[in-house]
Amino acid sequence: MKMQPRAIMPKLCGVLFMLTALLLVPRPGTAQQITGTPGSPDATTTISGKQLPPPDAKFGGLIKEKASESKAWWPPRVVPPKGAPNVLLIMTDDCGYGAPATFGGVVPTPALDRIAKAGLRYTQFHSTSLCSPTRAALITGRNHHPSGFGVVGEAATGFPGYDSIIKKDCGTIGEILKENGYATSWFGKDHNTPFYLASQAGPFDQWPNGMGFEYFYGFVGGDTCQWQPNLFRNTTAIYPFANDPGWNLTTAMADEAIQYMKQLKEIAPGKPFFVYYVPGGTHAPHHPTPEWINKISKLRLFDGGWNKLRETIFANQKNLGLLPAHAKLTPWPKELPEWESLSWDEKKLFIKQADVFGAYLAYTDHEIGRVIQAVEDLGELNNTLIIYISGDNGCSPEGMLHGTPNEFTTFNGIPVPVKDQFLWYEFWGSERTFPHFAAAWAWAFNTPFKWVKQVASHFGGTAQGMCMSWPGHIKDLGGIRRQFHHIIDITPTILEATSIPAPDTINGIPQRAIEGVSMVYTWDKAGANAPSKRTTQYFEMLGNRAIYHDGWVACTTPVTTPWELNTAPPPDVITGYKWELYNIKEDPTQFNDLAGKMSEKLQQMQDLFYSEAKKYNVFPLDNSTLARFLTPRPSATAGRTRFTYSGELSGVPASAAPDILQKSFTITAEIEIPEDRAEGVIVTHGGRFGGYALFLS
Ligand SMILES: [Ca+2]
Repeated sequence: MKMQPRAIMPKLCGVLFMLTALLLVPRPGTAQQITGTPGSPDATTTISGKQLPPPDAKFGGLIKEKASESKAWWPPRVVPPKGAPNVLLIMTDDCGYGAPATFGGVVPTPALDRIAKAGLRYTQFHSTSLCSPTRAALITGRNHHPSGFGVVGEAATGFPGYDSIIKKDCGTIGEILKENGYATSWFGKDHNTPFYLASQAGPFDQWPNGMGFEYFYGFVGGDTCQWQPNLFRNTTAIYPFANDPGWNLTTAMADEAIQYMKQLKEIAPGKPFFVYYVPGGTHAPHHPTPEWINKISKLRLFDGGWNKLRETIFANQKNLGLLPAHAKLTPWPKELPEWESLSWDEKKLFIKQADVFGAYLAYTDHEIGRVIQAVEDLGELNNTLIIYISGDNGCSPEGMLHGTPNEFTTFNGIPVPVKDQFLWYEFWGSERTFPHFAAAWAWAFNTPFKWVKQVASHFGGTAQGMCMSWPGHIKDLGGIRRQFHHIIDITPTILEATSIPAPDTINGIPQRAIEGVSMVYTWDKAGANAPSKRTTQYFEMLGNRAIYHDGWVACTTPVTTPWELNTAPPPDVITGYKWELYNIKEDPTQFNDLAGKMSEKLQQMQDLFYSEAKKYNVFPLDNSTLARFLTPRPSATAGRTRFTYSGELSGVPASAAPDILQKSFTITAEIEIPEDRAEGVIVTHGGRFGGYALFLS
């Protein structure tokens, strides 16, 4: 029953007044909403949301010595503001701007198309250029350095901007929505648990469950095998794929998310969900099903090679109206081979690599489409804000020049010759491979831009396709939006859509102001040409850096190519870089470098970068790569040289296991051998694609 304050019986007025005054101070402009009779089991309320979690409701009943003479009073259930939608926040991995068909690519992405048609397509939306940093910025609404992820967790160093600890003053959108009455969940990749805290010994405060997501089904780390993943349900390792050949995480996580939403809406139909859906695709390993490899291979999308692919994508982007007619395609880099210079067998292998990547992208989008369809089947589509971000950074060059059947070769700096890769040709994408394509494909899939994943200075690293829909609220259906925006702008967009404020405190800890700006102003037709509310944005990753301000970008020129593992000492991180300058209002692809002609403008932009860098914990700048990955970090193994295990123990991550790299070690095993014989593994760490085992035969 709905009740306005004036309709409540006089004796309840005092109770209501106390509630309003002591517990539930309405925020300015948004009245507190109460349903049911306060104190009764069906009563609900919204909260001010400024203090999370909200303080307990003050008891409004009566307590005498005997229950029979007392009056019970239940605290009201906290619910989100009326009209607050379900939120489905989707982001794929390592997917460049020009990969999906929705943004001019050749790989079919009907689920992304569906959101574009039912809502809006954003052409100037940016990530941080690397996985965990983008993800931290996405869920906190703060830049990646203030939230502790200036770099991926595996390369964390002991500085506040880089220690891979999401700061307690940067509470997540999961935490905020949960405390305001949402059911919150996270499916897929979690790359925001510090690498050194990812074991069963915890602590778990920086696992999804500890960051406001009530349910987690996914993997911890940068990537995982989709056939036999490092999989968790909440904080417990699970192995649903054991003895189930053909099981694939991309499908399984869609099934899980669908079941989760269905069960929620059957148990508590009025409770909105926040589903954060982040599949492993299309990060390596590229692991689509054989059916998808067949389907995409038959389309022969990549037979013309990477130079031709760029021209096709670029033409599509103009036809779709994503780029103005005068936009220019940036030149092919001299560091990557022209397609026509390749041998027949190189072409054959590289086409296979791209077919499997394309299949993985199409498969990932297809499974996302099932999740979206489930929202419609539940009757919830009109009540759901769907945000689908295509990639957390540009396509990845981490397959080196020739690609690899096993991504770990890259991290060890070992190129795999083309003729050796043919041993895996027939199995590319299967559980026998952990594959990645050649770097030139990454550059092509990031059309029309220059550079690739890791490179924060250029749009090839940071430009992402992004679409949003919410029927009845986003009205310019199928529209295109060109305002410059950044991943930190998603959390404030969700907050405005749900009418939930950013909290002043979470668990008593004052919160850092949210650094993103809401994009809701772009939603109606009048918003099509509204000036961008994001006027300045810094970018920094591994020493590559840029500053956007009012239609201009100043950026450093990368000093190394990210597809080669460079062991040479990097140049001075401040003085060792050239800068470029672009007017992206005139030149959206960063084609025409104006640095030589406009040195004063460049200087202003550089000064702005350094003042923003100071504001956002970007210092100390660090352009080291390999050395950074090997930095000692706090962990349960730090300082220990002796490890004892007995019986069965599985699922111990590398960060919590004995570190045997670059040192001598001894393994002593006490085993009981039955009278007849014994055979098997005593200890093993790693798996098919790397690691070690002590085996008794
Ligand atoms: Ca990524």
